[in-house]
Amino acid sequence: MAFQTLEQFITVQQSRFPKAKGELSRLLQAISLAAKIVHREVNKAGLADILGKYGPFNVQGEEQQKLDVFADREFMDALKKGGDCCYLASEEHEQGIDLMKSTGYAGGKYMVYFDPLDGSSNIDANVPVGTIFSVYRRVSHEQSLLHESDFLQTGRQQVASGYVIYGSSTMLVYTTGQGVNGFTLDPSIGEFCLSHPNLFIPVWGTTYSVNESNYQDFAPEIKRFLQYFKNNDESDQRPFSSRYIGSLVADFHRNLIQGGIFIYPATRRYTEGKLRLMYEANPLAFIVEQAGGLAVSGREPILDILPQDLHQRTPLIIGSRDMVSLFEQFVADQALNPLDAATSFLSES
Ligand code: AHM
Ligand code: MG
Repeated sequence: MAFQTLEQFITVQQSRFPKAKGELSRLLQAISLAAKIVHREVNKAGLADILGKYGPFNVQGEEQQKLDVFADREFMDALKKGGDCCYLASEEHEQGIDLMKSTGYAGGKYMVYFDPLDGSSNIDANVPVGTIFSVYRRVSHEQSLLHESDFLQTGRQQVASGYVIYGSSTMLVYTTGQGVNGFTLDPSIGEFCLSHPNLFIPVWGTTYSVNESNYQDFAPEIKRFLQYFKNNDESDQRPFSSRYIGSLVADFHRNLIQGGIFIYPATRRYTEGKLRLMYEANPLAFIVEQAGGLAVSGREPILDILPQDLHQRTPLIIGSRDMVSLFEQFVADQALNPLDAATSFLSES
């Protein structure tokens, strides 16, 4: 066997920590099982008449798709049955579930936040979608109900995070804070196999991803930053390419592999940005930092934001290290000297 399966990889990683009881390993395996089931449904979506809207609206006021509901149920079930979680929160539910409150069983020590099917508005067009997950260890005493302190952990306290992309192939990419590894599903054997060991994001790229239809709403530094990308300068291969799928996992994954930057700033409609801190921005920020990149909100690193609410949103600027650093420079210039900054890009072309 020339390849290493996800299960084998997780077992080897766990053996490096003699005191580990295997709970996190089991949790990751539960996620991989749910991912395989969702992969199966996504791949036969058109055939199985599962496409289309489910009916009710979710807590964000967005229409739920059948596959959203299916994916949510599969991840919930797999994580509950694994017995290693005490709390589960999904984009599809207004409230997180304290498993001790709802089942009386203390469960494990892990709290999982997830977006079961990100980019689901793209499903009908056969565009890649994904699952994003974030894992924390509870800080309050085990065997008791969860405490406020458990919910006030910043992204830096994540013990693992990852995503699954259901694309031209299905991949699971994750980190436990020891680097980032990517696994591609071989459907013929039903296993995720290590295909992208020790992933690093190129420090610079020539791609930017943003929904530019919101341009009029963007802050001046964002406008200047985008203008910089479009200016001609062969020294750093400008103008850059604009690539926007509208599926965060797919846009992020492409930039992780090829280098680039993804930007979803505040807009008139989404004054705090559109993307959700706990199950979209934080898990991807943990991955990108582990892969040598950066993720910021424009005010602070994403991983330093103190959460206030399960579904809170944040502006997200994430990707190659030097591109995100350059963005921060644009923010700093704008703050120091708004008038000069507003015109200085003209001499940069
Ligand atoms: P969703 O979780 O409801 O699918 O929304 C999140 C999606 C992201 O995948 C994507 O990056 C973004 O919304 C696209 O938003 P927009 O259509 O405003 O560009
Ligand atoms: Mg989402």
